[in-house]
Amino acid sequence: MAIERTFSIIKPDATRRNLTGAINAKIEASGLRIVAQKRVKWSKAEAEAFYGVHKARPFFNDLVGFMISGPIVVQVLEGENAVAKYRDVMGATNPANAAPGTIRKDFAESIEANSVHGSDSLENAGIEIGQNFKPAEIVG
Ligand code: IDP
Ligand code: MG
Repeated sequence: MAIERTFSIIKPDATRRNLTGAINAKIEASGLRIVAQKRVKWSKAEAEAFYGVHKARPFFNDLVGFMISGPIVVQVLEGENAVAKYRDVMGATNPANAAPGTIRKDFAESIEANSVHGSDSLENAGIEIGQNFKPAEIVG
Protein backbone atom coordinates (compact mmCIF):
# COMPACT_ATOMS: atom_id res chain seq x y z
CA MET A 1 0.00 0.00 0.00
CA ALA A 2 1.17 3.49 -0.81
CA ILE A 3 1.70 6.42 1.54
CA GLU A 4 -1.01 8.95 0.66
CA ARG A 5 -2.19 12.35 1.85
CA THR A 6 -5.85 13.23 2.34
CA PHE A 7 -7.66 16.46 3.23
CA SER A 8 -9.73 16.72 6.41
CA ILE A 9 -12.00 19.35 7.93
CA ILE A 10 -13.20 19.45 11.53
CA LYS A 11 -16.57 21.16 10.94
CA PRO A 12 -18.25 24.00 12.93
CA ASP A 13 -20.51 21.68 14.97
CA ALA A 14 -17.37 20.02 16.35
CA THR A 15 -15.27 23.14 16.99
CA ARG A 16 -18.31 24.69 18.76
CA ARG A 17 -18.47 21.70 21.14
CA ASN A 18 -14.69 21.78 21.79
CA LEU A 19 -14.14 18.40 20.11
CA THR A 20 -11.00 19.20 18.08
CA GLY A 21 -8.75 17.26 20.44
CA ALA A 22 -11.10 14.29 20.74
CA ILE A 23 -11.32 14.03 16.95
CA ASN A 24 -7.55 14.40 16.56
CA ALA A 25 -7.10 11.60 19.10
CA LYS A 26 -9.18 9.24 16.92
CA ILE A 27 -7.21 10.30 13.83
CA GLU A 28 -3.87 9.64 15.52
CA ALA A 29 -5.05 6.38 17.09
CA SER A 30 -5.78 5.12 13.57
CA GLY A 31 -2.12 5.60 12.62
CA LEU A 32 -2.71 8.64 10.40
CA ARG A 33 -0.37 11.58 11.01
CA ILE A 34 -1.58 15.21 11.06
CA VAL A 35 1.10 16.82 8.84
CA ALA A 36 -0.66 20.20 8.46
CA GLN A 37 -3.38 21.91 10.50
CA LYS A 38 -4.90 25.38 10.88
CA ARG A 39 -8.05 26.88 12.36
CA VAL A 40 -9.85 29.22 9.94
CA LYS A 41 -13.28 30.70 9.22
CA TRP A 42 -14.38 30.41 5.59
CA SER A 43 -16.15 33.14 3.64
CA LYS A 44 -19.34 32.22 1.76
CA ALA A 45 -17.35 32.27 -1.51
CA GLU A 46 -14.74 29.87 -0.12
CA ALA A 47 -17.39 27.42 1.11
CA GLU A 48 -19.27 27.60 -2.20
CA ALA A 49 -16.05 26.94 -4.11
CA PHE A 50 -15.09 23.99 -1.92
CA TYR A 51 -18.52 22.33 -2.20
CA GLY A 52 -19.07 23.34 -5.85
CA VAL A 53 -19.51 19.68 -6.79
CA HIS A 54 -22.72 19.66 -4.69
CA LYS A 55 -24.21 22.88 -6.18
CA ALA A 56 -27.19 21.06 -7.67
CA ARG A 57 -28.04 19.17 -4.46
CA PRO A 58 -31.07 20.42 -2.47
CA PHE A 59 -28.99 20.81 0.69
CA PHE A 60 -26.29 23.01 -0.94
CA ASN A 61 -27.35 26.38 0.51
CA ASP A 62 -27.88 24.93 4.00
CA LEU A 63 -24.49 23.19 3.80
CA VAL A 64 -22.70 26.41 2.84
CA GLY A 65 -24.48 28.27 5.65
CA PHE A 66 -23.47 25.58 8.13
CA MET A 67 -19.83 25.53 7.02
CA ILE A 68 -19.49 29.31 7.57
CA SER A 69 -21.38 29.30 10.89
CA GLY A 70 -18.17 29.03 12.92
CA PRO A 71 -14.49 28.16 12.82
CA ILE A 72 -13.24 25.02 11.14
CA VAL A 73 -9.95 23.17 11.39
CA VAL A 74 -8.44 22.18 8.03
CA GLN A 75 -5.86 19.42 8.01
CA VAL A 76 -3.66 17.24 5.85
CA LEU A 77 -3.46 13.62 7.05
CA GLU A 78 -0.71 11.29 5.90
CA GLY A 79 -0.34 7.53 6.06
CA GLU A 80 -0.76 4.23 4.29
CA ASN A 81 -3.92 4.24 2.22
CA ALA A 82 -4.85 7.56 3.88
CA VAL A 83 -7.84 8.44 1.68
CA ALA A 84 -9.80 5.22 2.27
CA LYS A 85 -8.51 4.85 5.83
CA TYR A 86 -9.80 8.28 6.89
CA ARG A 87 -13.19 7.56 5.29
CA ASP A 88 -13.32 4.48 7.56
CA VAL A 89 -12.28 6.49 10.63
CA MET A 90 -14.97 9.12 9.83
CA GLY A 91 -17.86 6.70 9.32
CA ALA A 92 -20.91 7.05 7.06
CA THR A 93 -22.21 10.50 6.03
CA ASN A 94 -25.40 9.93 8.04
CA PRO A 95 -24.34 9.24 11.64
CA ALA A 96 -27.35 6.96 12.02
CA ASN A 97 -25.60 4.60 9.59
CA ALA A 98 -22.06 5.05 10.94
CA ALA A 99 -20.21 2.12 12.49
CA PRO A 100 -19.44 2.05 16.24
CA GLY A 101 -16.27 3.90 17.22
CA THR A 102 -16.20 6.14 14.15
CA ILE A 103 -15.96 9.92 14.51
CA ARG A 104 -19.43 10.48 13.09
CA LYS A 105 -21.06 7.76 15.22
CA ASP A 106 -19.55 9.18 18.39
CA PHE A 107 -19.77 12.92 17.68
CA ALA A 108 -22.01 13.92 14.72
CA GLU A 109 -25.24 15.80 15.44
CA SER A 110 -27.00 15.10 12.10
CA ILE A 111 -26.44 14.17 8.45
CA GLU A 112 -25.46 17.80 7.82
CA ALA A 113 -23.65 18.66 11.06
CA ASN A 114 -21.55 15.51 10.83
CA SER A 115 -18.36 16.83 12.44
CA VAL A 116 -15.80 16.01 9.71
CA HIS A 117 -15.00 16.07 6.02
CA GLY A 118 -12.57 13.71 4.29
CA SER A 119 -11.58 13.55 0.62
CA ASP A 120 -13.35 10.85 -1.40
CA SER A 121 -10.51 10.07 -3.84
CA LEU A 122 -6.77 10.58 -4.16
CA GLU A 123 -7.38 12.99 -7.04
CA ASN A 124 -9.79 15.13 -4.99
CA ALA A 125 -7.43 14.98 -2.01
CA GLY A 126 -4.74 16.63 -4.11
CA ILE A 127 -7.14 19.31 -5.31
CA GLU A 128 -8.54 20.03 -1.81
CA ILE A 129 -5.08 20.14 -0.20
CA GLY A 130 -3.95 22.59 -2.89
CA GLN A 131 -6.99 24.82 -2.26
CA ASN A 132 -6.22 25.07 1.45
CA PHE A 133 -2.46 24.78 2.03
CA LYS A 134 0.76 26.10 0.56
CA PRO A 135 3.36 23.34 0.11
CA ALA A 136 5.55 24.90 2.83
CA GLU A 137 2.69 24.59 5.37
CA ILE A 138 2.75 20.78 5.08
CA VAL A 139 5.48 19.21 7.17
CA GLY A 140 5.61 15.44 6.93
P1 IDP B 1 -19.34 12.98 2.74
O1 IDP B 1 -19.00 14.19 3.59
O2 IDP B 1 -19.57 11.76 3.58
O3 IDP B 1 -18.36 12.76 1.61
P2 IDP B 1 -21.16 14.08 0.72
O4 IDP B 1 -22.22 13.29 0.02
O5 IDP B 1 -19.93 14.42 -0.06
O6 IDP B 1 -20.77 13.28 2.07
O7 IDP B 1 -21.84 15.40 1.25
C1 IDP B 1 -21.07 16.49 1.68
C2 IDP B 1 -21.66 17.01 2.97
O8 IDP B 1 -22.95 17.54 2.69
C3 IDP B 1 -21.89 15.98 4.07
O9 IDP B 1 -20.73 15.67 4.82
C4 IDP B 1 -22.94 16.66 4.91
O10 IDP B 1 -22.38 17.69 5.74
C5 IDP B 1 -23.80 17.31 3.82
N1 IDP B 1 -24.92 16.45 3.40
C6 IDP B 1 -24.84 15.32 2.65
N2 IDP B 1 -26.05 14.78 2.45
C7 IDP B 1 -26.93 15.60 3.06
C8 IDP B 1 -28.35 15.59 3.22
O11 IDP B 1 -29.06 14.70 2.72
N3 IDP B 1 -28.90 16.62 3.94
C9 IDP B 1 -28.15 17.62 4.49
N4 IDP B 1 -26.80 17.66 4.38
C10 IDP B 1 -26.20 16.67 3.68
MG1 MG C 1 -17.90 13.99 0.01
